Amino acid sequence: MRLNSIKLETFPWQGTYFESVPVELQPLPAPGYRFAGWAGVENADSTVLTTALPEDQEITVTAMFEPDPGAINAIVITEINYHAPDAADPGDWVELHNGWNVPIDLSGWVFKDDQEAHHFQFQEGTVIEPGGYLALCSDKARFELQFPNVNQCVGDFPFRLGNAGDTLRLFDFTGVEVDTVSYKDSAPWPVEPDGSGRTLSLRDVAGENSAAASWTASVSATGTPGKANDGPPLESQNSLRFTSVSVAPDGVVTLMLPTTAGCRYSVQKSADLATWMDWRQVVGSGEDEQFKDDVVFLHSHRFYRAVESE
Ligand SMILES: [Ca+2]
Ligand SMILES: [Ca+2]
Repeated sequence: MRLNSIKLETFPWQGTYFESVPVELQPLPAPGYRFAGWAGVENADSTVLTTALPEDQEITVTAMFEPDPGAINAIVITEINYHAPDAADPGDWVELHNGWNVPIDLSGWVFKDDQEAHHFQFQEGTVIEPGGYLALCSDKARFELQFPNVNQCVGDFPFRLGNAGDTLRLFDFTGVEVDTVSYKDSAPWPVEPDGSGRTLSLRDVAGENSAAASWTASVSATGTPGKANDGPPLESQNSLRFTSVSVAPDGVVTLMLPTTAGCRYSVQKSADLATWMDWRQVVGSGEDEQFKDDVVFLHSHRFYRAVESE
C-alpha cells in the first residue's frame, strides 16, 4: 500500500495528517495478485483512492486483492553460473527473466540459496523490463571484467553457489517465494556447467525450471548473461507438444494438442513430476484437440504431458 508518497511495508503504521487535506491511497498488489476494489468507501471507482479524514470519526477502508492467474511465474531463474574455471571466473551469477508484459519492480525482493543465513536483498529501484534479463552477481567487479557489455547486473550476493548442487530461492518483498531451482552437478542435470565455464541454461524461458530436463549447457563458452539463452530447445519438430496452455480468470486451464488422425493419445497430469495420473484419452482426429481442467490455485504447480499410445 502506498499512502501519499510513502510505500508502507511494516504494519501497523502511524502518521499525523490534517483533516482538511485528503490522503491518497494506492494499492500495491504483491506479485501474483491484482487489485480487486475498495471496501468500506462509497464511489471508489478508481485504483487510487483519495479520501478526506473526518474529524473525530474512525473510518475503515479495505483494499481487496485477488489471485492474478496471468501473473504466475512472471519472474523466473533462467541461467546459473555455479562453477566457472579458476582461469576465467566471473564469480557465481544467476540470471533472472521477466516473462510478463509489464516492468517488474524487485525492490525489497530477496535471493537465498539453501541456507537461510545466505541472504541478498535487491536495492530500491531494481526493475526488470518486460521480456528483459538481470544478472545477479556474487562479484560484480569480476563479472564486469568478463562481461563489459552486460549492464543489467546487480550484486554482490554475499555467498557462493554450491559446486555440487544448491537450491536457489527468490522471494518477493512480502516474503512469498516466487521461484526456486534445485540443481545438481550430476545427471539428469547437465554436467558440463560444472567447471567448464558453460552455464546451466533454461532451454525455454516459459518451461518448468524446477525440472532437470528443462536445462542444458550453454552453447557459448561463458553463457549468455543479460540476454536470451542459446541452448537447443528440448523438442524436435516432430515431437508431441501442447501448442497452447492458458489459464482463464476463473482458473480453468485450457490445453491444445495437435493430433494425427487415428493415433491414440493419453494426457496425464501430475502435481510433482514424480507420480503421473491418467487424465484423458482421445483418438486423434487430425485436428487440434482441446482439454479443459478445473481451478488452478495460486502458487501451486500442476504439470501435464501427452503420450502417444498404441
Ligand atoms: Ca560455486
Ligand atoms: Ca541468458
